[in-house]
Amino acid sequence: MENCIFCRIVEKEIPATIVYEDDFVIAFRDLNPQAPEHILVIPRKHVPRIETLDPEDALLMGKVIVAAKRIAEGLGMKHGYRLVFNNGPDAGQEVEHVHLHLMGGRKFSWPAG
Ligand code: DGP
Repeated sequence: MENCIFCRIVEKEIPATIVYEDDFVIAFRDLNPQAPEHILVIPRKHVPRIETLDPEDALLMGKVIVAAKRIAEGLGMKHGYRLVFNNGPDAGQEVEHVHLHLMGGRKFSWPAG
């Protein structure tokens, strides 16, 4: 998708600190980290929001979550981490390409703000 910043990261048209990639998923450090470790895990395929996922994207999104697990292990997040999908304006979604926030290295409160 031409105007999508995350698609441009997928295409390596703009730089990002990539920590993981495979045929389906790419993960890179968030530009505006909210924790000592803050990674965005995204499908290479452009999907704007959770509600625009197709049923056949279920396996793809499973790969996103499993990639997050592997990255968390690699970064030594032994005491836990937070996984977040901000979806839509009320949730503060800024980038319309589905992304999973993986955050660790500090304690998180609940409920989230
Ligand atoms: P959200 O609010 O859930 O849509 O989160 C979008 C996140 O994306 C936000 O934490 C900042 C990050 N972000 C936005 N633009 C860029 C970029 O060009 N590069 C990187 N690495 N992160 C970005």
